[in-house]
Amino acid sequence: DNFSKSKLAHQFTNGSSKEQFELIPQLINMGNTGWEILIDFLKLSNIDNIDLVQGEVFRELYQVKMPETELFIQEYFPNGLAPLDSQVNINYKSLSKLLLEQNFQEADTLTRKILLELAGESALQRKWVYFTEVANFPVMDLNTINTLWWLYSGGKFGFSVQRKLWLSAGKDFNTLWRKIGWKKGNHWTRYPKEFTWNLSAPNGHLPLLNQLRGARVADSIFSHSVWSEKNW
Ligand code: UYC
Repeated sequence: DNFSKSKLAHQFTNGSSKEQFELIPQLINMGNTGWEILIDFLKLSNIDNIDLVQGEVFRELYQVKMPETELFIQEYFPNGLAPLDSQVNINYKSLSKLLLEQNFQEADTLTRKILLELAGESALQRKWVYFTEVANFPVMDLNTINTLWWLYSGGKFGFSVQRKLWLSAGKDFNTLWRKIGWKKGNHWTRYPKEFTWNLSAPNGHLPLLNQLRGARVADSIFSHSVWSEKNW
């Protein structure tokens, strides 16, 4: 009834983020009433500074795929929760969709293609990014790509996650590769079969950067101005 609905809504809105994370699956399983509470929560949220609770609510509602939830998404967030800003007219809708659907392998391939586009015509032809091209990647675009990965993986994936682990490893790449599951002992994880394409992966596992030509591209991405400018 309406009384218990408003009680639940109140409990959700005023809960700690830990309580909110626990309540999300319960509300989703309740059906219509629970979905309405989560929809109202997103409608009233400040999404200028999106957080992981909002991301989780959106991702769960996205996966319900019922008329009530689809209508809300179509009307309020047809491109997803995260803004798809680009300084160079790249359309990030496909990346947003793949990540929302938790299709991390295709999202990873698409991300590499986007990095080639950001690097320019010669990179597109050689099919790999040269490290000096990275500094010219627009802040806005790297921020969009990273927000999508981070938000729709519950904070597990994204260059910013890798960068933090890299910093905490004293910028030692060998330590980083082991932390993020790119190397085990002296064995490089083999592309694509040996990587983990779901959320059971270690933090920072995705997106991939091929290290065949060394770690300088990774170094350049982690040293890009976006991370301090956008407070990652
Ligand atoms: N591969 O081993 N990788 C490729 C990774 C290395 C190699 C693509 C990541 C080590 C070759 C991606 C790791 C290595 C090719 C990745 C990894 C190696 C290739 C697709 C753990 C040998 C094919 C790129 C660090 C010891 C030729 C794309 C080529 C492809 C990723 C070999 C994403 C994270 C050092 C021979 N590897 N790669 O765009 O040039 O299709 O792509 O990193």
